Amino acid sequence: MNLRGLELRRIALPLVSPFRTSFGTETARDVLLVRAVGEAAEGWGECVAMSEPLYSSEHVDGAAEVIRRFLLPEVAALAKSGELTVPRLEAALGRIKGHPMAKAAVLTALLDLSLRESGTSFGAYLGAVRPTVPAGVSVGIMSSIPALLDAVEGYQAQGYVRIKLKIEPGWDVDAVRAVRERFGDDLLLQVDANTAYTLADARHLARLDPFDLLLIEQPLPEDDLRGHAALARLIRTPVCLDESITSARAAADAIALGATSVVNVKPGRVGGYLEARRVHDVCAANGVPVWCGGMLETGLGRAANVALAALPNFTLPGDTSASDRYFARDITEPFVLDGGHVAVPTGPGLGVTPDADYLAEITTGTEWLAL
Ligand code: OSB
Ligand code: MG
Repeated sequence: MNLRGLELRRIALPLVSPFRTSFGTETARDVLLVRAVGEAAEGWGECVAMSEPLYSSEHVDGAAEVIRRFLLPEVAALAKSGELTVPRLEAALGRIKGHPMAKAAVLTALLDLSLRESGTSFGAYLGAVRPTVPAGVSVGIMSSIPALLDAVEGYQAQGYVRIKLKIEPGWDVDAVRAVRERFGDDLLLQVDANTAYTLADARHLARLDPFDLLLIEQPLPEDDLRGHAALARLIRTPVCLDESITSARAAADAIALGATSVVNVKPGRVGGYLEARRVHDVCAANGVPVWCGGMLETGLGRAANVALAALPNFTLPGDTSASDRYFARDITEPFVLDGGHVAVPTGPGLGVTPDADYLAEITTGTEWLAL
């Protein structure tokens, strides 16, 4: 890999509708993109950090600072000695604590560059075994139950094969009951609390048991593995961890403790696609199914997620929705829903390319980081 430098690019992309979770409301994506510029090709990495540190401790400005100040020198050192590969860079970045989303963005840009150079797709590189993946959709907290039912009806009409409802205290049992009653027992349905409860809510959360949910995602704080293990013994709904799973080792620990029986894999949360594949592998070895989470990605991040979701142990539909669920216009060729599935790109690297003119239009800042 012959790298000239990295470009940091910030874009502002409005969402088609506000997305409310237990930690806040997003109305637009403020995305940091990393463009790795080589001699003959370039690669892209999307940083999934949000504007504010409400999902995890990272945020967009902080990620940009970590990249320019601490990650770039590691990239430059390896490049200078002619030893720059993605696995070596991943190991070198290990000495910097935390900041998995910043690391993932840089590693993904370089992986995309090297795969484009060798003509290999992300799917082929990661070990994809399916040409398409089933798509679920994550439905935010709404202003009323009728508004929620309208939203779910719309997504179901488009063909989404699984619905995930965001929940929080005051928006849980009634919302789930209303959706179950309206759409029937066959609807694949799950909920995501984004850490909004405590173990003291176990009796309340057990009231979700009659609704046959696929899983409840991250009910308790991210560092409360013992609480999740205790909760899992008190409710029938399978517990699935998102925020808590920060590495393959964290996944192994959570499984060993009985804190999770399904795992949401988000590459940004674990520091990139190599570690995401290790999470997949350790879950597979333990008989724990996984699914691919999402962070409201543009087509660039989505392309890599969809490739990852095609690995064998991704046996549940992911939050890998079509582009139009998020944006009126995506920055790449859009991902579309076809029979409830999205296609895994087959071209070199991510297999999608941002539209340069549109990208320029929505860019709020660029910064060139020479090696
Ligand atoms: O917890 O899964 C989550 C979006 C932003 C931050 C956290 C989460 C989400 C989602 C949306 O649920 C998933 C998607 O990209 O469709
Ligand atoms: Mg989640």
